Amino acid sequence: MKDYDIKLHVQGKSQFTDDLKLPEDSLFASVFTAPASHGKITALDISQALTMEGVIAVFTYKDIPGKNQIGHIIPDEPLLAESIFTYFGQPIAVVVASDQRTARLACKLIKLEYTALPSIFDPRIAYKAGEIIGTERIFSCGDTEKAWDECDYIFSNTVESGAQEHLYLETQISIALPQESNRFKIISSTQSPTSVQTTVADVLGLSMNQIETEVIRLGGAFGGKEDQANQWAALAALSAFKLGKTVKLILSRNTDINSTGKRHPYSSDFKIGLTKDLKIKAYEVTFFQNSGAYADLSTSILERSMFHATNSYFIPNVQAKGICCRTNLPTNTAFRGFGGPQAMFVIESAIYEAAQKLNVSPSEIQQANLISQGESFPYGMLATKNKTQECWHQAVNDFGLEERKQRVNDFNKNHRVIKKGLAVMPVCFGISFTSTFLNQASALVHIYKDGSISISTGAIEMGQGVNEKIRKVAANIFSIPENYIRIETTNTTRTANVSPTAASTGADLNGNATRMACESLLQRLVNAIPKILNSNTKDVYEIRNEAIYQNGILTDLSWKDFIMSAYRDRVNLSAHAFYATPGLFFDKKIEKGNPFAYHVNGTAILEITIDCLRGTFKTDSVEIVHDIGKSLAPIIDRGQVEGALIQGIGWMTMEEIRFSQQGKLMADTLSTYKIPDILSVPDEIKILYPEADENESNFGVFGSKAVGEPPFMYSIGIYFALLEGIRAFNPEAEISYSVPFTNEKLFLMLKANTIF
Ligand code: LUZ
Ligand code: MOS
Repeated sequence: MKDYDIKLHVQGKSQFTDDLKLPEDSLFASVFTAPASHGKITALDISQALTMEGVIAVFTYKDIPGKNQIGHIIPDEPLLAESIFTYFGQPIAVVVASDQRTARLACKLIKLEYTALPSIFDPRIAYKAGEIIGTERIFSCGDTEKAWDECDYIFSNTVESGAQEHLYLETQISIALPQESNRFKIISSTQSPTSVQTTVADVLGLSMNQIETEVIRLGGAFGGKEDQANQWAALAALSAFKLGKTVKLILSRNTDINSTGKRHPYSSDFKIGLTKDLKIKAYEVTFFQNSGAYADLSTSILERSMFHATNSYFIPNVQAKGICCRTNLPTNTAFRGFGGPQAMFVIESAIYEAAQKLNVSPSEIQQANLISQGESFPYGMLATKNKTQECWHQAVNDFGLEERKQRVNDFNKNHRVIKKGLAVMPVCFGISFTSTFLNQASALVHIYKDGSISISTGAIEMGQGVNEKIRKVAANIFSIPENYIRIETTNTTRTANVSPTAASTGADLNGNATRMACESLLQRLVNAIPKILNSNTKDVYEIRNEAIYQNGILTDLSWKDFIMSAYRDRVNLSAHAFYATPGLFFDKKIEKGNPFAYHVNGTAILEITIDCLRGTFKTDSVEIVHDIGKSLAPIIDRGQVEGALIQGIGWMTMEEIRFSQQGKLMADTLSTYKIPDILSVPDEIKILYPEADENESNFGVFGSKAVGEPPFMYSIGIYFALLEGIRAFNPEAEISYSVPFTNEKLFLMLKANTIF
């Protein structure tokens, strides 16, 4: 029964959606997409595609029986473009054929005529043109206008951060299977089975109970399947609906890269004011978010940027503005960190700008402004259990920041073309969906009469190990070996109204629901013992190590025999539980509240070495103090910290998303889009954990903490470590704040204003 994901993966035995055996007469779909970034369709000719052998049908928006609408937060996005398309790669028609290759080839036979319309790719231009999504948000505290007068130094600049492709190994895929009575089963690679269910129901004009979504596991997601698995599921469902046959739709890597959204690029302005003692008195920031063509999750992502505008710092006077700007690019979407990294890069740039101009070390300014317990964030939440200070000081002391600085300085003095750089990066990331209503989960636990256990929750296993964590919760409560417990697939008929597995909350929410269901079962079981043992109800009974104890003494009743007896005694061996994170609220009218269950904190010290002749660098070490609380699975958590860090290094230094003048993605293949590989991994990654708090019921399960996203942002430090190395080589280098900091950019900055 040991079928844990990790074991199956290494043996190549784990099943993904694409591995499923399909019914004999299944069909295959492929999507015809827009050939330009903005246009008015004048003619769409599908006749030639239809004549190709093996082609069964071609569907356009006219074939949609329900709503041609997939926008959830803001209903602005058609499933299939009607008269206008607004980004390169937008789905216009779906071709269904008897095999996948034919479906893809037939797409090329569709003829589209259109009149080109003007495109906007730059968020600031979109803003000026009034192309905004939702409303402008302003988070503020204190009074920045007044505070500037009290500042001894004021600096301002702009900051650019780029997009990032999720590059999940498994591309978007969905299988739609018609069932009796006009019902459909959708097997999808989604982080959000309920969103798939809702979208498919709306598009087909059916009710939710006519759609069942099944998710086995995902080959990665990183946010890319939080909202953007829906459309592909809906296209497969539309085809299955029209044809009455099973239809599979799997995107080629090329279509996936071109048509799905990325991390949002941001263009931002900051103004920072400090007093002589390096205290940040005032901070103003404006985020121009490049949202792409449609709303998707952009407004929520912007909201998280607003929450993280001040990262780990206490600043008494803040004004943060944010605008979602509509452009003619693929709709950008959730990506690990969800707007947090973009915002934190801006405040860290502001601090670096000040440090550089004042000729102090950035870490002096950082340290002088770290938030302390009792202080509050601009959105009103108190930093009560915040470990910002603890993590920073532990990192600085245990990793010896001062000696390290000395060593780097000495090295730089003694080397002319090889330079080292050092940076410290604190992170403070709020845990909970910022949309309060999403912070809910449920679990359904069955104990079968042989003593084995089945658990269903809304959690999606996508390689992050949530199943293993949930299994540990149940094993712990029943005190039985983990191999008694099976974590089932995620299915909307077993678990309803599921929030996406996102916002790092998968284990917290679903683990807590599982804990509650198991605890109520355990209580029921313990109460059933005296009758089975035919013994005194006043005695103390326990279930421990797969056996029953009476007054602390081992009885000869084993777990298995006990469960069989409980079944025969007609004890209810199933439980359902519901968990909603307590204490959350947020008032958008005043932009204040308590949006997070807690914050995850940490501090990283990053050291790099630059080859200043070639403009290349390597990461020598990243040393992190990271708060995982009382970890449920330390090996999994370590993997999350390392993976997030390296994914972030990709975003900061190499992953460049460029579009042609026509709005066509330039690097749309695995051979041209560069992500981190084994050579990008720091020579050394050290991770220490601060002491966990006792009795923290508000955290994740059993005092554990969310781990998926927070460590991504340690990577931001790499940029500032590189700037330090560059300035050691070329004090005249002109500093600008723009990532990805590719080797080309690094090279140019190294050589700027020099005689090389
Ligand atoms: N998704 C979401 C998220 O809908 N709300 C969030 O706050 C969030 N945060 C991180 C990642 N995904
Ligand atoms: Mo996400 S960015 O799907 O937690």
